[in-house]
Parts: sequence; structure tokens; C-alpha cells
Amino acid sequence: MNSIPEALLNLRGETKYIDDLPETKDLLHAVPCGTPLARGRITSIDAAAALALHPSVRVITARDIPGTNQLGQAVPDEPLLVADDPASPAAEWGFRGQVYALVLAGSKSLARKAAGLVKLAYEELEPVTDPRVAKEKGLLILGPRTQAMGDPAAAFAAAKWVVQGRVESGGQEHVYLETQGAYAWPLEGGAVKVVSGTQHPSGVQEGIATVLGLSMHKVEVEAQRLGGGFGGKEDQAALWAALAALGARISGKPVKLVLSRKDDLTMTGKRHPYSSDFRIGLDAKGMITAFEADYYQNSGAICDLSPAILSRTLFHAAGSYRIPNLRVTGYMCRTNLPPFTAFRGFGAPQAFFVIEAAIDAAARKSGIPAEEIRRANLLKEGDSFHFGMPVEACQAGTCWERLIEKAAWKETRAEMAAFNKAHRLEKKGGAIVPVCFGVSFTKLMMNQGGALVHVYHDGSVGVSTGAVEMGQQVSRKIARVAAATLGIDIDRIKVERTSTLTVANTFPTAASTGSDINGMAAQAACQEIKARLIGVAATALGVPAQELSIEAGRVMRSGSPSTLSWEDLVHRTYESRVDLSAHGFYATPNLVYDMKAERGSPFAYHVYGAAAVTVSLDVLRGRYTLDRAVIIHDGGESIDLAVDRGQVEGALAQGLGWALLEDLAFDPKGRLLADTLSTYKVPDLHFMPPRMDIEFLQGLPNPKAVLHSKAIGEPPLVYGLAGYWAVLDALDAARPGGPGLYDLPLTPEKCLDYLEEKRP
Ligand code: MTE
Ligand code: LUZ
Ligand code: MOS
Repeated sequence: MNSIPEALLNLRGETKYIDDLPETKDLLHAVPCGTPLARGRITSIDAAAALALHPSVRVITARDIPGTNQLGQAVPDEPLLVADDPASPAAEWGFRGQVYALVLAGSKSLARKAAGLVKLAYEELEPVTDPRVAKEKGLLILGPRTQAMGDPAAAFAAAKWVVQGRVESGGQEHVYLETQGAYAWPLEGGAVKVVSGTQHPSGVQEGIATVLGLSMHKVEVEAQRLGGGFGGKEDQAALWAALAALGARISGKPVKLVLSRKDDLTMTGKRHPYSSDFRIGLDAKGMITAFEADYYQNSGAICDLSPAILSRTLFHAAGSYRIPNLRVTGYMCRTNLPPFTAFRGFGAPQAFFVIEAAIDAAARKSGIPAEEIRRANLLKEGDSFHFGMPVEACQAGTCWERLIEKAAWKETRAEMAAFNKAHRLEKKGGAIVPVCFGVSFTKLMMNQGGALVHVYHDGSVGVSTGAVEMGQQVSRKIARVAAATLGIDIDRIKVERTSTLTVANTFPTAASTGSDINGMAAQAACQEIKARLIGVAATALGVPAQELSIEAGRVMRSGSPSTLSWEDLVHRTYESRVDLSAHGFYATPNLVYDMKAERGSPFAYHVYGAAAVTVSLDVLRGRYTLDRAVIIHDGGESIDLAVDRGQVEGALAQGLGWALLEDLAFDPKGRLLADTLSTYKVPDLHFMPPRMDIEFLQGLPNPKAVLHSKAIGEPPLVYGLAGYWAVLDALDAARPGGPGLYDLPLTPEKCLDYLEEKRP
């Protein structure tokens, strides 16, 4: 009995992904055909040349779909395959790379070759790529959504300083190491089994059921692990799984579909780019009295998760600050780009960038340093968020003060100023960014999860939950929860692959709630089994159950070891014909939200933190290097500190990549310009600051989550924004009195333009 942590298996190269699954002789490989332009209408698909290539070749189009050609949940705008019937509205496609046919063949190279021979006849239509243009044309996916508090008009009228401006933030490619994919088998009775690279097995199950016209109980979906998800497989894994399932259904053979990197980059969604307008008002002391923003979310061609993402943007509009008068509106602008989707942070980082830009602009106008405005306006205990939720267990100030101390910020600032005075061609810059991130799915219903725990009669334990392992080590955390609850060593626990057969009706492993929700469900199941075990122990030892506990694999009586070991007890329970299995369920309590009034408490709690980043800028070239990052993070009582540290480091890297480096550029015709990993630049070890100090606040148990922990996955991504403001700070040292630049990512090219006064 020895459970090896996922991370160690990764390290040894022993983890198996979809493309590693054994291939049977009858396996067919699938390759999707994507539309060549951003917008058009299909007039016909000619598969003759592809079919002539080899007898194993099959070409599947929308006409072959036995159920409904629709995967859209919030809005029915997501056909599985663009229709080849010119009379149908589904013949119009909305982005370059939208799938219109699936080619199957006996080998991958054959399938790829055949896919290249499928001929598409179409009519080209004019694309829209700019969200503001889309809004002007009335191309909104759903109506605008507004949240408000206080009286912004009156507050602006009374403000000493009022500043307005415009902010751009670019998209971001997930670059999960494992591309999207699925492996499907036809089962007897018309059923189908699919191993899917998904964060949301139940969602994939539902999508396949719809497309194949099956009841959900005939669709089995399993996710063993993902080679990274980062939100990219929250909604969008369903398409590939449904295509593989369709292929299996039609061919009667197993079908494997694993996207090539290039197909994955062009065909799948990314983080939403935003274009936003803000107005901020300050009083003479630098207190923020009013804030307004309009967010033009570039939603891409399909609704996907855009409404939920916009919702999280609005909830995080005020960042970590108390703003008494506020009005923010979001627009979901439909454009002819790939459907933008969930990406770590889920709309919150975009909102943080806007409020921080507004503060930066206010600092330039008022002369009050941005850092002072940030510090003075931080949320405090007893404040309330603009949607009415009280601010509780607030650590915004604690994190900030500790950061100033740990980073020796006053001294650092003084050193940077002295350096900048002495150097003309190299400048230092630094910035601090606070984070306050709400944890829970903003859609109430999604905050539920289940678990199924088996104690085998040799004393080993299998735990299944709805959580999907994607590198974040949720399986490690759940194993720790089960071990702690049962009172045994973690080596006795094995966390199973995620399957709709073991835990049904689950929600995606997302919103950083994987261990919060599924850990609680596993805990509930373990508690139930433990109560039964203690009952058996009480009979065996002849003592009241209240005196008994299980610790370190032994039954304890009033704190002293009894004669019963874990194995003895489990075996006795088995002999006594008492159930050693249990199902657990958890629904996050106390969440309320009134969508009409835009008031309530949509989050179980908030995660707080602050990051300081310092940089050096090469003034002649516009290039910069990151010198140091210091982070103070409020993580509750960590279930596994090594995991949490890894999550903070990884999220920081991804946040820095988004803020500074990753340029998700499309041409005006909607073509992705960097569509390979040699042209799309992600942060590497050399890009990261050589000094990274991450400190977790101690002694702050969180009563709202499992084992007093806090969710960790997404909030630290926002720390990456400190890199943006640090580089801008260095630019200011080189170009004093500049207007500021709010156009993320702040690439070296943009820095050079700014220094040459070509921007904004
Ligand atoms: N860490 C790794 N290694 N791989 C991932 O795909 N996804 C992130 C984060 N950390 C991710 C990751 C995202 S977007 C989320 S929402 C959370 O993990 C989901 O997992 P959790 O809720 O179990 O923390
Ligand atoms: N997914 C979702 C999410 O559906 N709702 C959310 O609130 C959310 N938040 C973060 C990441 N994914
Ligand atoms: Mo994470 S964006 O919630 O998958």
C-alpha cells in the first residue's frame, strides 16, 4: 500500500495522458477540418477526394449527427459541426478554425492527409474583430449587465480630482502541455464511453448525450488527469469529446482525437481580451470617492462561458479597494474570433487591471503617488463590497504592511531612486499590487459536489470525487483530507480517476473550488464511514463510542491507544456486515444572490494578498528583466504547503506572462498571427525573477473551507499585474511626466514606442 503523489509520477514521466492510452487494432484516428476564414457560409462540402484516398477514410459532417447539432448551454449558438446545408442558418460560421467536418482513418497521418483533401465551397462574409465595433453594430451576445452602489454622479460632481481613460488588455493562450483530446469507444446497446481531457466530465456527458440523442446514463465520461487545463478545458473539451463520440457511434469503432498543437492554437478559445473605459474620482486626501467603468468584453464568436466571466469581472471591478460610489457595466461583444473562454482568474484579472490603471491615471493627475492611493483605499473589516456582501476576515491591510516589511520596500524605493539618478540608460522600477479574490462559482447552482469512498477490507481506501486532476494536485489535497478525517496515514489512500459512473451530476473543477467542494464531499463520506467504524469499535471494546477516536491508524480510547489497529477494525466491520462505503455530498452554504437587484453574497469568502515586483529596464532597447517578486498570501491553513507554493509560483508566472509577454495578436481578418509555440512566447525560467519570496500568512484558519484552508488556484495570477506597473514605473523614470500606458501586455516593443513617445 503506497500512494505515490501525482507530482512524483509526473516527475518520473509515469503519468499517462490521452495520447498514451493503448491503441487497439481497429482504432480510428480523427482529424477535424476547420474553416479557412473568420466568417462565411458553407455552400457545399466535397469529400470525394478524401474518401478516394483509402478505404478506411470516413468523412463526417453535420448531416450525420443523430441527435441535436448543438453544444451551447447559455445560448444555442454552438453547433458541433457547421452545417453543410446552405438553407440552414447553421451553415454560417463565426471564426477561423470552426469545425465543419471530422475525418476518420486507420492512421493519424492518413487522417491528416484526407482532411487536407476535403473541399469546402463557401461564401465569404465580412468579419468583425473589434469589440467596440461589435457593440456599435448591436452584436451583443446577451444584454449589458450593470452593478452599482451609492451615487456616482453626485460623487463625481463633488470630487477634487476626476480622471478618465481607456484600458486595453489582451487575450492569453492556455498553452496546456497536453492538447485537447478524447478517446471514445462504442459500447453495447448504443452506449458510449469517452475518456476526455476535460475539467467537467458531467458537462461532456451532457454534450455527448445531446449530440448523439442518448440519455445521459448511456454516456460514460472519464477523466484520469489533464496535462494542464487552466480553464481551457472547462467548457471547450466538450466539442472534441462529442466529435470523438460521434465518430465512434458512426464507425462502430474506437476513435481517438488528439489535436495537433497548431489546430489547438487556432481552433480553441483563450482568455478574453477586454477594451474598457473608466472614470475615477478622488477627494483632496486621495480617497477614491467614485468609479465608473464600461467593459467591452471581446467574447469571440460563441457565447461559451462569457456571461459567467463577465459576471466575475463586475464582482471584482473595485479590486481590493473600498469605493463608496460605483457603477460598472459589461458588454458581451460577439466578434469573429475563436470563442474566448475560462482562463485562470476568469474575468477578474481584466477588472483588476482597469481599476489599477484608473488609480495610476489618478496618481498622474493629482500628484499623489499611486502607492499611497492604493494603501489608503484598501478594504477594511466592516466595509462592504459594491454588491452588498460584507467584507469579513479582511487581510488586505495585513498583507500590504507585511509586504512593505518583508520587501524592505522603503529602502528598496530609495535604492531604486538613487540608481535611477546615477544611470541614464538603465532604470529600475517597482510596484505593489493588492489582491482580493472571491471564491465560489458566481452561479449559485454550480457550488455542489460529490464523493464516493470505499474502504477495502484490507484497510486501503479508494476515494472518488468530481474533481479533475490537472496538475494542481487536487488529488493530493483530497487524499490528505481523507487521511485526516479517517485518522490514517496518507499512504493508505488512493484518489481515483474522475468518472461520471462513480460521482454524477458534478460541476467543473474550476473557480479554484476543486478541493474546497470535493474535499468537503470526501470528508462527509469519510465521516460517515468513520462513525460506523467507531460503532463497531465500541461494541468490540465494550466502551461508549464517544470515548473513541482513530488516530495514526489506531483506535484511541480517551486519547490512549487501544488494542484495535485500523486493519483490525476494518476487518471486524467487514465481518460484522457493516457497509464500508459511503457517498458524500457538499453544497457551499450561505450563498445568496439576487440577480435583478445585483445584491447578495455570491462568495463563500475572499482570498487576500499583495505582491511587489521590481524590474530593470534597458532604456535604449526597451527591454526589461524582472529582478524580484515578493508575495504575501493569505492561504488559510494550508492542506499542503508545497502544493500551495507551487500554485502561487505558477500563477505568478502565468500572470506575468499575460501582463508583459504574451501577445495574442489577430490580424483584421481574424487570423491568429502567433499560431505556433515558437512564435507565441510564454514565460520561461529565464523570464522569471531570480528572487522570489513567497510568504503565507500564519495563524489564520478559514472556517469556510475544508480543514480551514483557502482556495489557491486562481487568485495569485493577479500578482502578475505588479510586473506591469513595475515596468511602467521604470518607464516613468526614463520618461518623466509621461501620460501612462494602459495596454497590456507591456511588451518590449511597446516600451520602446513609449520611450520614443509614439504611445499612447
Ligand atoms: N495548476 C496546474 N498545474 N494546472 C492547471 O491546469 N488550473 C488552474 C489552477 N491551477 C491549473 C492549475 C485553474 S484555472 C483553476 S480554476 C484551479 O487550478 C482548479 O483547480 P482547484 O480548484 O482544484 O484548485
Ligand atoms: N467558472 C464558472 C469559473 O462557471 N463560474 C465561475 O464563477 C468561475 N470562476 C472562476 C473560474 N471558473
Ligand atoms: Mo479555472 S479558469 O476556473 O478553470
